[in-house]
Amino acid sequence: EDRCVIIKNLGLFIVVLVFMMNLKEIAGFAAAEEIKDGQIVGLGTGSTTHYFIKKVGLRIKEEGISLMGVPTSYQSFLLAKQWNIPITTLEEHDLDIAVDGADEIDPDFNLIKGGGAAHTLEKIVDYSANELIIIADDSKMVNVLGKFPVPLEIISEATKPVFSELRDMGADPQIRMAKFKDGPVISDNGNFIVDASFGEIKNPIQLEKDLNSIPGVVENGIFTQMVDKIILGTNNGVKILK
Ligand code: ABF
Repeated sequence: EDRCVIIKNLGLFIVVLVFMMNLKEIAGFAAAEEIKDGQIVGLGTGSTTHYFIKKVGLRIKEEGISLMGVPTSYQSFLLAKQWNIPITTLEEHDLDIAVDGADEIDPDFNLIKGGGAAHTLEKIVDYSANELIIIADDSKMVNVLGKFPVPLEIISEATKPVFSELRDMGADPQIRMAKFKDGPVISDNGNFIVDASFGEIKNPIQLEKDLNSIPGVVENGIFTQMVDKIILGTNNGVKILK
């Protein structure tokens, strides 16, 4: 009788804990547990990877693991510094693993990323890693990419010809404006970010290639054929897809 009460209360406690820890934190913390001592780790950008970086920092402090991080943006560089994660570069080390967020994830593990205006260096770091893990709350899973507009980093002087090409491809391009000042978002590389809606993207692999062939496009936010594992935070806890 007593054992049943204890198990019931423990179950209730776990449910409450899951709801208390938000879904992004569940995914970020679970991914941090996959990191091994001595690894070189790509540090993604966004609010979900914020929790991942925090937990990596806590593991360094509490477990004494040693690793080095390669940031994917100035934002993730600052977070790594805040959590005392030693920093290195792609020049000095090969990447064992990278952990990053996403805006949309389709059943073939193709992604739309770039909501954080960092997709250019994210794609370089994520592509360079021996293993890529994407972390997200389960709302990011979609059947078909495209509800989220495709972010593009473009050379500002090329805005007019790039817009003309994107319109010919059926998109409705918009320069991303900064929230708290009346001007465009400027990427870490000093370029504009454009958001282009294509509707449902039936062939993300081809669209990724087509977008990067437009002169003036530095990088687009469609990531295909790169992801090894997805760690989702759900109301039932962690869900791993691979
Ligand atoms: C970054 O994190 C971006 O490429 C992507 O858009 C964003 C996901 O945002 P969040 O984790 O904050 O939901 O990788």
